[in-house]
Amino acid sequence: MATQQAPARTAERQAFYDTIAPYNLAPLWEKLHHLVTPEPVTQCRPHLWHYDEDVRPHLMRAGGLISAMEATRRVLILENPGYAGEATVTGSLFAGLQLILPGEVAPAHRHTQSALRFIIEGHGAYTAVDGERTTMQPGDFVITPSWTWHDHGNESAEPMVWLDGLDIQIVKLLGASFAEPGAADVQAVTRPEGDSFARFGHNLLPIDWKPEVKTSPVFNYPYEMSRAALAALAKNGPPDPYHGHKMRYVNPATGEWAMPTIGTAIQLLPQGFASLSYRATDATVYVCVEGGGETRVGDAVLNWRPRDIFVVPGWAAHTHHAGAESVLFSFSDRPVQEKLGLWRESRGNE
Ligand code: GTQ
Ligand code: FE2
Repeated sequence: MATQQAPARTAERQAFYDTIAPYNLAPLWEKLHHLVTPEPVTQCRPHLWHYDEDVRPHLMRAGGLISAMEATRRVLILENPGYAGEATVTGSLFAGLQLILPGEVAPAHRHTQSALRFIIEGHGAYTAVDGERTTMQPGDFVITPSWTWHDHGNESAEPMVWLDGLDIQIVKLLGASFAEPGAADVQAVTRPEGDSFARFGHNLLPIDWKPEVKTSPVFNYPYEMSRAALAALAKNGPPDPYHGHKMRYVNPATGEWAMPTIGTAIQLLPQGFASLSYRATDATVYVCVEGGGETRVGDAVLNWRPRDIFVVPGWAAHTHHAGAESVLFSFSDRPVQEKLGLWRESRGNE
């Protein structure tokens, strides 16, 4: 049986540690139990942000303080209380809420971090990815793949807010961050709106096309379509006892997750549904799209209503309880863990 505690730190041993420190050497036996733990140990805490009361007023205030242009991206970071000052929502992923006011532009740039947008409120702002714009509606899941040029603009009459999810900590860990500003604030439109969706979004692919990147060629998964699929599933059969009716967003060219570093899913929980206890190693960020209910994680009870955002730490057993019929969008680093052979799940008392 491996030791779970550090051996005693005698005066003689401490003197030795002090002697070797200047040589950039340290004793593993003092650290081993922290480094190689029998089960996941995380700073990530369960947490929920109530959008309407606790976020929206502050976000609108930010709108009066700084323009999207000056800020480059006017985003309020959703910082996990377990990672104070670290600008992260889980150990691996960033989340923030981005505001674009009518008439504003968030200037073009590109970076190796991949981003997802999940639209929270507003209609008619666009994001452009490598020359194609897509108009965003609440509940749409939009992708900005790694190293693609992107700018956002709001030509509608209302504020537009979406949740950003980025693989910032993953890219940082791997030392692979590159970024550059665009030559112009607004990139040239080179393809008509809907072009990607026509080519890749209808269970068809251009006959000789082969994927060159790992991200889905579909960059807007409209809520209307996801919702219709969930409605049919709910009508046609019973929910999974752990997940309700849960679907993952896929890259139609490969069957893989839509993004290589961030797994995204959408699930419907029937009215009155209570899930059985479940945990997995991927800490997960959820958005309530419709309905209302609560998620219990250990002693924490996260009460969600539409537009609320919450986080469930990895390997934390949890249950979902829906009052009204509810829809939850979620994202995590599951694709990364799966590719590395690390992802685990456990149902009930397993
Ligand atoms: O919209 O391009 O929340 O580059 C963080 C970094 C949003 C964006 C964020 C970004 C963006
Ligand atoms: Fe960006």
